[in-house]
Amino acid sequence: MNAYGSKIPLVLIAGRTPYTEEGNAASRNRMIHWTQETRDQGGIVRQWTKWDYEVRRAEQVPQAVSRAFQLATSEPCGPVYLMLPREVTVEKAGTAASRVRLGTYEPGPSPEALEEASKMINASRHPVIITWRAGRKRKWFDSLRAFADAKNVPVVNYAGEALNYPSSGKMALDRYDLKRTADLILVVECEVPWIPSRVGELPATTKVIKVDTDPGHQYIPFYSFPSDLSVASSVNHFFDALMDRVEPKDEEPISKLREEQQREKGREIRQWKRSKTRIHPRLLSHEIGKLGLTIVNEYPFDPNYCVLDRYGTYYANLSVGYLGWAMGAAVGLKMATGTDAVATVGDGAFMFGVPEAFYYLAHSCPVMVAIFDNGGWMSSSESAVDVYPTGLAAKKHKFPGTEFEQYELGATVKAFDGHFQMVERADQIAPALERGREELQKRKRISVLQFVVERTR
Ligand SMILES: Cc1ncc(C[n+]2csc(CCOP(=O)(O)OP(=O)(O)O)c2C)c(N)n1
Repeated sequence: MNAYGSKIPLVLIAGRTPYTEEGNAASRNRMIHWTQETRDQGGIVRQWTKWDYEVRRAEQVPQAVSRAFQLATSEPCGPVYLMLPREVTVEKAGTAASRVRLGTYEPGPSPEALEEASKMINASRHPVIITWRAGRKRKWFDSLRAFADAKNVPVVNYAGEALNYPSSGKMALDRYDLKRTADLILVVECEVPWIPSRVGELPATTKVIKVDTDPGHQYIPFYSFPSDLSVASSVNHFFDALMDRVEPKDEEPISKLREEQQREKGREIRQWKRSKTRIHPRLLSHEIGKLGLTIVNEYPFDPNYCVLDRYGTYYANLSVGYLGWAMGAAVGLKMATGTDAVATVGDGAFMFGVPEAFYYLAHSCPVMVAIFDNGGWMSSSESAVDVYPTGLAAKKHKFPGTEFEQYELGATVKAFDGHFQMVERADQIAPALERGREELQKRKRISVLQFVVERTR
């Protein structure tokens, strides 16, 4: 689900129980070969894959695998699911061609869409870019950055599902007043640019341009965010083509807003550092950011409180929100790129990550884990208050089923020769992180740090 919603290319190859009862080397010889047969195996994942196919004969394998890669890596990218019955896996394939030429593809803007988009941007006084995954590819990141910087268009959600724009860049804003200031919103690779019940109705004069590899988000059953112009395009094709057609806006109002937001954050950090009570999660985010490790966030880390400037240094909050991916993803990142990573997780998300399975993998490919322990599934209790603000749970501040005792959740890493530390005070954060980094980078051990944080965002 996460891979589908976030357009992550993934080729998943699964076995399929033997379909013959006898007569073949692969025929059924275990009880489960009868009982585990599925009437429609691809149907299990079909809502969340672009394509699924059960290979019938060994000579189909080159075509099936080539097609799987073509579809997974063409935009909008996503997961595909290939099934191999045991009979096929024991067949001799012969000398069939091993590669099939199936080129990949991605959408680009039509000349009419570009004409219309440049007119709308030139006519606006206060355009803003809202994005979620424009930093998914390096050329997307570079292109959006070049456009925003040259045309002075602010970027909100500079860190969304990926780092979309450098956080110290001159156009990076934490907030922008959509209702009173913006007159044009460029929604780029982002399904939910704002929450209508929180922002309220935008003025009818505010225009919206949607830029996405699938601007209609066909996979979402009910959806009605406004869009005056919908452009099916990869991020770079759209912004690169607009560079010569759009006049720059005034830089000053954005610089002022940015300075104000930076100053306010500085004040907050100084205040939280002095605090003798529990650790504030945003102060913890600030300190973790200083480590310089790549951050894989699910989802308590606040990227607005640190400097993230390089492409590919932040991955987070996949739009579908299926918890449990971050720790595995951090190991995957380390395996694929050698980059040292820290997974930032809530105490709830930590459990969804199945720690023992994660330790087993991370033992030979270590990463750091920072648990933001706020004593439970706070999102679930927040939702209860949203729906029943004057309900019994809200009045009593009791949310049965969402609250955990203070456990040493991360301590089981010791069984896998990992490093573990509980951290409860603000002045312990920096030394604990330094020790954790040393354990990770010098001793090559998994490092799990559990920070007891305030129940706030
Ligand atoms: C696999 C899965 N199960 C359940 C949920 C519903 N859910 C969303 S947030 C959340 C609580 C997560 O707790 P934690 O990681 O501690 O973060 P907190 O909300 O406390 O900051 C749950 C259970 C989900 N998103 N994914």
